[in-house]
Amino acid sequence: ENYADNLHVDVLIVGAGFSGVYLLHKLRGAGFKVKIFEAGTAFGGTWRWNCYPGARVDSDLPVYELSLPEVWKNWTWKERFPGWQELQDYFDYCDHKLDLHKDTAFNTVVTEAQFDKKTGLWNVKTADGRHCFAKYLLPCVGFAAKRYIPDWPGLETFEGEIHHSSFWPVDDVDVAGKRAAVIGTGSTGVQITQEWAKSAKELTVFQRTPNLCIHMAQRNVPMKEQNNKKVIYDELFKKRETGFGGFTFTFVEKKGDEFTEEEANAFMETLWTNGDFSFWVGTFADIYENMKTNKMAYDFWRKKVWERVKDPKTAELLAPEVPPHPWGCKRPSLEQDYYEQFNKPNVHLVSVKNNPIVRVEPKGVVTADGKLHEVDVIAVATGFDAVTGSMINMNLHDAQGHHLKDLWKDGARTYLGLSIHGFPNMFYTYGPQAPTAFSNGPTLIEIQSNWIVEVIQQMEKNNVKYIEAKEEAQNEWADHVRELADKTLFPLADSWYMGANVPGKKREMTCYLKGVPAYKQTIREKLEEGLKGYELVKN
Ligand code: NA7
Repeated sequence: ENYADNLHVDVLIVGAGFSGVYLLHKLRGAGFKVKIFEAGTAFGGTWRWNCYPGARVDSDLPVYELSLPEVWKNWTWKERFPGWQELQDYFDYCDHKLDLHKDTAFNTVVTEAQFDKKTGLWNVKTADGRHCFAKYLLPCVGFAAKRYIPDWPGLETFEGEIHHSSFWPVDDVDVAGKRAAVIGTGSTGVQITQEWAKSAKELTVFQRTPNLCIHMAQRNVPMKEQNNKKVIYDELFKKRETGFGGFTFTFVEKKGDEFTEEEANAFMETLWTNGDFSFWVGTFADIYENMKTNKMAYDFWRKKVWERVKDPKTAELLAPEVPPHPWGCKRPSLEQDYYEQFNKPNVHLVSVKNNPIVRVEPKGVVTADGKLHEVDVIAVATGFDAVTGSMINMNLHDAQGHHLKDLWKDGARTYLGLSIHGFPNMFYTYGPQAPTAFSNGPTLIEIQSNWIVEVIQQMEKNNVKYIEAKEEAQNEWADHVRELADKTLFPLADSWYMGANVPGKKREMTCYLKGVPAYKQTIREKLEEGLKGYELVKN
């Protein structure tokens, strides 16, 4: 390979979602030569890929956007919880304002990357046979880049249309007059169901575990209202870094048993009416530590669902008397009219908990009881090899040539949820062992990205060739992440947080559970203490 013929940059970012966009802008502004490699065809990252019907964000405005005034000053949304198209428009607008595309290579899939300690450079290969040499590599691949599809026999024999939700055709699928199926009831399955129940001739929803959905309280937000609020946007963007989940609200100080029953119900009713994630991460202090408090939230939630679903058998499947898992320990979806869909004669709920899908045939889906559910279109909403899968998928090798997949076979090991021992000068965002799954994306992404920019600037100022997370520091962090989780109810749920959704994947909490403010403080302290936990090698 001819070194001179290849691309040379200071920083290579992989992925053009929120992180990639923000980091490109900040690092370019700091004077670095930066490029983004993006596998897809446009900006948006996870929002570009997940263009399935009804896709919508569960964080409300303005917390789900970048804090860059050059973007937010003249940008307004239509709805409190923006839909997919608006998010696409937002990313186009970011590109227009920040001139991102001149430093972004689309359709560029990273197939391998390895750091060379002699040269102090990353050598990154792409599917089209090109190489990029960069001092810093920033995987900004999100937590949901590797889709998970169960290995049902006969999948390829299906005669109708079938798509995984994260690989949806951009020009959508028309289900009018057709028999459609949705497999999976995670956030994605819920959103597709809401959409398709309104247009399909028949819709069958295959549910293994009910989603304990929270009321969204969607509304249109007039432009004037948004513009009036912009005087406090800077304040709001600071405030969102003080909430456990990266929102402007957070858990209250009181535990469940410090409320009378009446007070607790009134409190939950207020959260419910708010209609955002406050019912999830703005509620009782001990909801994820104390089963009694947790059950109180579950019972409140269950009553809300039962008020909306007419058929008691269906209601029991959607909101069973015995909780399928502790409340909130799997990601709840925000819903608009999900439960009402099951009152329609064309919508059928099939529980596959004790009667699993065993195969796919040319005409449809077969369950263990031998029944063939005939359909024309299938949405496979079965989720992702979440959090750890995205980076493993990139084929990263440490300096000795070990694949990240092998290094993590007994569990992920990272330092601060930002670096990995054996991978010098590599920093990732929104990935394993950070508050990833428990935080509003843009909040955590900005905290981590600002940290990365500062580290790179400090290294350049001090003439550092590379830094590498120390193995013992990494072990301590991994233990810390595990200990935090063990104090909570989260390990009791078979969730993607726990890696439990993918057969054979190591069961462990993939994310940091002490919340965004504690995380921010910890990573800042390490930086201020002279990059504690890292080995620094000078030029
Ligand atoms: P999720 O949340 O992982 O949901 C996947 C769904 O698919 C979930 O309901 C699974 O049931 C179901 N599933 C998985 N395998 C099967 C099989 N074999 N049979 C039937 N059903 C199955 O993915 P999403 O795309 O909805 O959401 C991912 C995240 O993106 C979301 O949390 C937000 O943060 C945004 P299970 O619950 O495992 O029983």
